[in-house]
Amino acid sequence: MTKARILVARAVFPEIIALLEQHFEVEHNQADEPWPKERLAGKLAGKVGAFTTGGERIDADVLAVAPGLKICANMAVGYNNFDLAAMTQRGVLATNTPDVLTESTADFGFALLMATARRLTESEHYLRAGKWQRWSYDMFSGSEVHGSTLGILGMGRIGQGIARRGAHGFGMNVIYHNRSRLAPDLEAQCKARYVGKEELLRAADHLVLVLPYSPASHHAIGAPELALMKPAANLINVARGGVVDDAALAAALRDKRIAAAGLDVFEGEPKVHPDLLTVPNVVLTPHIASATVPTRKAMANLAADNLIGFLVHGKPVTPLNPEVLK
Ligand code: 8YV
Repeated sequence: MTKARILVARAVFPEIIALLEQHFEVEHNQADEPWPKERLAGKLAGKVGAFTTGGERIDADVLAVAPGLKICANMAVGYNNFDLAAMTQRGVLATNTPDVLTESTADFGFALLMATARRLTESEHYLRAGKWQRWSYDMFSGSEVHGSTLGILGMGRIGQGIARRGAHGFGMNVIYHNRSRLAPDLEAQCKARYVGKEELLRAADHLVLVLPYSPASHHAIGAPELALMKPAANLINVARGGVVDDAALAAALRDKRIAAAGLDVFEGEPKVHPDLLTVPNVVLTPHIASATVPTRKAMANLAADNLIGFLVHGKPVTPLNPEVLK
């Protein structure tokens, strides 16, 4: 029997390629060459499945070139690289990798909060540059974490993980804003209080963004929102580039309208707004919030299980548009 043909668009753990090869004829990209959209579309022509990451845009143009495509399995929980409506219209299943990355990503969100509040990278650069000649009473004084107010915008699984860390580990007063309010038992677990967006912006000492990107959340934090924040507040973004207006944020950091920021995601990444590179009060990381070896392996396995589950057994594990299964 001939095997179904699939594409793995980016380099991934070799054992994942080996697993997929047990079931499919696999074209892979272990050289991790950058494939512009037209090249990706050309490679998808004649394939029934695709293993993608958050970086590959799958939209109507791409789908038009690949009419045989039945599933795109994202190795990411976020799926703003998918035009889900276009995929559903063409009967293409979309899957993502929820749950397996929740706790590691929440760990990282908290690490970035701590690094930002306590000026970890700024002080390390100072030390490495040989500038540390003597101790002084106010050297790299930052913001308090324990007992402060943690504000969370976007209270999904990762937001709840960050809330639990703040409330239970650091005695923080947790407030959140979300499209919908959490069930009372979840609020109690997170010791979190629901507030309006404006109250969240005004009250948070540390504001952590964990909301998905969509046209509705584009620039959810821009100049007007930054103006409402406390001058001593810190902003942390582990959500998606585009949720923050990076130019407005760089200006706010430069003018000390807020104290500091910690950013793992950027508008138009891997490009970073040049002004963010020139302000000292920002911790910058290259979209690594889920990057632990066990978590990345779990994400890759779940994406592979979605391909095998759907194309071999007719049952995907974590479908995003299950209506196409009907
Ligand atoms: C991924 C992420 O590493 O899961 C997500 O949504 O942002 C990260 O965990 C990234 O999207 C690459 O696929």
